[in-house]
Amino acid sequence: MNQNQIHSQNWSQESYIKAYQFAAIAHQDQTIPGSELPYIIHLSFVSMELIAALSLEKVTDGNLAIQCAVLHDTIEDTDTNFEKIKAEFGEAVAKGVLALTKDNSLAKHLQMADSLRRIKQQPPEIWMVKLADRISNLQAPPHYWSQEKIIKYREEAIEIYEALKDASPFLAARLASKIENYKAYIQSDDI
Ligand SMILES: [Mn+2]
Repeated sequence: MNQNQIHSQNWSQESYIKAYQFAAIAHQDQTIPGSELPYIIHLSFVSMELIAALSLEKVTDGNLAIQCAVLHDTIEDTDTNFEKIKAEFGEAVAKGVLALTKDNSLAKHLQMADSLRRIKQQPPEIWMVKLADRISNLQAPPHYWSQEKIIKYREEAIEIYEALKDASPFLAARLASKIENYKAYIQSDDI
């Protein structure tokens, strides 16, 4: 046994499958912005980042991490609500997903700080989902994004990194590298 296998898996494939089937139905007919690809690809990427982290870093509740990764956009982007997730997956998962949901009643420029504040009141598993979400979202931006929006998105990623990096050295390092590489999408006289 090497140092990368010092703990056993503490999440189950069944928990993942149950959440994935729920999310696939909830996000049915949605696509990745700027593409024709089904939205659940994003959920696969986010949960893949979590699974990679969980193979190296011990967390208390692996199923909480995995299920919140798969379900993290359901309240924000689908008809699903807190009560429905609570009934299917329990209160901890529902609270995690709710913390990962932007409050649209707030002005747009206040939403990220508010969400990060609520995520920080949750267990580290939820912090990890937000890190993984932004890692996955720092791929090539949609073609219709302005330079201003791209710069703002990168600054927001730095804000997420600074707020949540302590939850996972592995995901924090992944995000730091994505933030660095994202400079390629910004015209050099803008930074
Ligand atoms: Mn997301």
